Amino acid sequence: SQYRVAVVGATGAVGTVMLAKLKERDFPAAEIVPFASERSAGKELEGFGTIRALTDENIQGFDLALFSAGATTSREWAHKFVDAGAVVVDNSSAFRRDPEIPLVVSEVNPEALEDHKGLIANPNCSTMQLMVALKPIHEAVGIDRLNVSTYQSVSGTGVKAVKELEDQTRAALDGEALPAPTVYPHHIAFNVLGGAGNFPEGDDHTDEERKMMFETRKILGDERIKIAVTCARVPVRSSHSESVTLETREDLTVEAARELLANQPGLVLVDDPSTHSYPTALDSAGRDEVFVGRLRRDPTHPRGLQLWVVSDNLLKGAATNAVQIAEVLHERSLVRVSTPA
Ligand code: A2P
Ligand code: 11C
Repeated sequence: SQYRVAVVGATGAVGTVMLAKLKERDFPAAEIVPFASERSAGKELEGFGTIRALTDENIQGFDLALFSAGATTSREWAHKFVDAGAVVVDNSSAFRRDPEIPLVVSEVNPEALEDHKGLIANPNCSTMQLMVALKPIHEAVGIDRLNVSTYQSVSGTGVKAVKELEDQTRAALDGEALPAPTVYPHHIAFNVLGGAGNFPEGDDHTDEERKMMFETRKILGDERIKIAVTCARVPVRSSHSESVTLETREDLTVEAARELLANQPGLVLVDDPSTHSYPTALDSAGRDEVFVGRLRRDPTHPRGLQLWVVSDNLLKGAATNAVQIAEVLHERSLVRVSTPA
């Protein structure tokens, strides 16, 4: 079959990459239609034609819609696409917590797609890469406890944040006063911000940290996993890095863990202390896989393991996974909204 596909948020940091990935991966699309805000409607997007605005008329006749235009746009328009007959893969935080809506990492829990009702949620980028690394370990021996510190790049916040980092860095190197921050609460150039995301009122965790705590349990299908998280923002353009310490339920040697990770689809091990080999943000940027290194025993616990997990937040963390979900839907004949009798 050949599908009519909408990409909503087509001019954004993630939407641009969704369009490119649909082409690069030869997704069976008869037509790909870009949607963005009124500000962009009518402009030409090279290779994809005229950008459309979201109107009741324009959204008719699609088989699939990939959304990355923010939670507000998703809340307003995703159900309308479903009502018009499209399956929606949504990259925003709007529907991830809904128990009726599958939250899917393509190599980790594709089976959750089987009973979708038209809407599918794409996990947050920092959770996404963590799941690919943890899945084989959790499946083999169970994970009792997790402690994660993230080092998240600015592109996770969108194109404005990338510009803010560049403008501040340039000013600093030119010896000028740094422009006042507008995206982040502090300067991001030559700095590390110890609370990535926003603090919901009355909460001592950021929303970004809460997402990882909630989404990990939902995706691995295990509410017993204990999780502590600190999300930090670092002056890096692309790719999130994560320091992970975990305790397994059953014994697992480091060698057996290495074997499990080596066999996990979508994961590449880069781990040789003798040559300083471990994944870096720069090396993983532009790649679709999740990279893991620094696998070792946590010396404070007999069932403790430590690892370093790096992936391009706009690719596997967002656009690539959304397109991979579309691919699984296609392969399993799930590009349909109503359940057949
Ligand atoms: P536009 O470029 O017309 O503003 P980012 O994640 O990089 O901030 O991008 C957000 C994406 O969501 C952009 O493509 C943006 O389009 C789109 N967008 C923002 N608000 C709306 C809206 N109200 N309706 C449709 N698309 C929107
Ligand atoms: C970041 N992960 O790096 C965030 C942005 O829930 O989809 C994505 C917000 C979301 O800032």
